[in-house]
Amino acid sequence: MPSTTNYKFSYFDVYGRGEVCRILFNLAGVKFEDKRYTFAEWPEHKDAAPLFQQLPTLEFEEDGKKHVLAQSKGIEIFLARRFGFMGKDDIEDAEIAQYTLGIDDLRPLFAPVLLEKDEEKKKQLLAELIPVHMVPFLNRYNSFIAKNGHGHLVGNKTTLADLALFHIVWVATNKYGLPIPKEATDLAKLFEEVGSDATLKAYIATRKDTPF
Ligand SMILES: N[C@@H](CCC(=O)N[C@@H](CS)C(=O)NCC(=O)O)C(=O)O
Repeated sequence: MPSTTNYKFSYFDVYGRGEVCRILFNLAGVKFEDKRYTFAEWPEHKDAAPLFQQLPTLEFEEDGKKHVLAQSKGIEIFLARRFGFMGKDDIEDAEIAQYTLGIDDLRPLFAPVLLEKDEEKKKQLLAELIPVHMVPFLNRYNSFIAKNGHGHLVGNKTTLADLALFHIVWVATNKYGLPIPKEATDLAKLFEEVGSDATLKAYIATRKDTPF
């Protein structure tokens, strides 16, 4: 990996589908341009945006060749491979992708909450969705960690899967006040261990806070 690569990561000015990429850059200590569009200005840029006309995208040049990547999970896997957060073999890599994509499946379920403008309705929607989707999700991921037996989702070190899980749990606990279920002890331990990494801690303490 050339150490001089200039990366431009484009997303909206929220955590959303962009934050795990920002976490990966920060954990690796790799500088990148953190381009953030406002929702208001996006429509005038959308048609000219590469590939899927959606965000996030990652642009960089290496060996005289320009590269543009899209699709958040594809970009995350690319960065994780470069920065040492993928598995030791193709099976672990597939498991990391499986868990990371499983976390992403929560997004459409919670989209109505993010789109709801009325604060009371928002609370009501959230109260309905948490027991149906979020608590079973957290318990399921807890069982994956327990089954692996090494305090991680995959293998015996922190991977992209753990970072993606950490981030979603951080949002659930910090933004929605949802506690980790008492019985999800392995997940609570992973959350604490990943979150105690000094570099990640420093990044979280200084990053721009956004509503979701
Ligand atoms: N599957 C894509 C979905 C990308 C996506 O839906 N991006 C949204 C923001 S999270 C977007 O660009 N919305 C604006 C638009 O579609 O014009 C991914 O994971 O990157």
